[in-house]
Amino acid sequence: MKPHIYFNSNIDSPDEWKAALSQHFPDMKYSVGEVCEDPESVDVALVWKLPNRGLSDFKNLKAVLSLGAGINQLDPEKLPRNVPLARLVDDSLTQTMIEYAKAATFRYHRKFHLFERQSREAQWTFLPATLARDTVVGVLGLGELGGAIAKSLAEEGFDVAGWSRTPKHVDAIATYSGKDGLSDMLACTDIVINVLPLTDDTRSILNLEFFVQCKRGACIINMGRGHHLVDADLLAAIDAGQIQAATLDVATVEPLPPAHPFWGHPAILVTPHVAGISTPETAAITVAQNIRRALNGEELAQQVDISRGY
Ligand code: NDP
Ligand code: OXD
Repeated sequence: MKPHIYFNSNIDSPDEWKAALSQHFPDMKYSVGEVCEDPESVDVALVWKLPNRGLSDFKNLKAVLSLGAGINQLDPEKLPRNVPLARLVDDSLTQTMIEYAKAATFRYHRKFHLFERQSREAQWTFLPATLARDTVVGVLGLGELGGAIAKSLAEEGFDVAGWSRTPKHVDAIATYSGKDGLSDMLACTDIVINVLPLTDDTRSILNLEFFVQCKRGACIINMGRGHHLVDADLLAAIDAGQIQAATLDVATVEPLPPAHPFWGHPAILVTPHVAGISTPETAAITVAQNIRRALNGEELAQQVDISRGY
């Protein structure tokens, strides 16, 4: 196979991707950047962002493959209709998301966020530890990433619950779905981890109404998208003592602007969208499978249902 692959991203290395993809397609043609010289011969677009002009000149495009697990960064107006879109699944992305979720969860579970504060204030105050089985972790989203995170936290001994759009059965995890299911789960959850995709239904889901339903003193870990969170509502919920602390890997504007009240807030830890890191070498395996599928006219793996938004 000699696919013509068009690559566009402001955050991924085109050279590393070229090296990884050429292991699978040694004779491929590879075009990079905003302007593609021969768009009509492109088979597959591999993109984090769409080029400003969109893909309308790419008359023979067989697939758009996202360089992210999320696809909300792709302007729907510029996405060609009738061309299938797939999101990224990558072992290294999943593994790093699991590590981040575990690190943030253990930090709250073992009260490191409080000891960090005490340490800065030269305060030697004993705070007792609890067992993992007595800490309830609720995961919003039980897909590729949320499902793997929930499973790995259950393996660490936490009491894990998970929420999805459709009902699910997952071994060792209490599962919930729908609006009522969310209220039931939040009422008993100590640490909430958000790994939802950003859709019309999930935008601003982490709002005051949500925080009020949480167990008093719950901690929030947002690994989804910045637009899931209403920033002012989080600050109000922390001020009211309803939410104890938050770890935020994503922001509505990235980088988070210097004057944003999250910076320096004693109850908030900000990380610069580092939770999940995909590696071209491993990600190219699933991408190459999808390129073959596209060239053979087969349905893509991890194909996005545009009407559902993920
Ligand atoms: P998936 O599509 O595999 O899973 C999405 C999950 O969310 C599914 O369980 C789905 O339910 C659930 N869901 C969707 N809409 C709703 C809703 N309205 N109510 C309840 N549940 C809902 O996605 P991934 O797991 O691969 O990725 C999830 C997100 O993680 C990405 O979209 C991105 O935003 C974020 N991400 C963040 C990264 C970071 O570095 N911070 C890195 C990678 C991803 P159902 O199972 O019923 O379909
Ligand atoms: C992704 C991300 O969606 O990095 O993969 O956020």
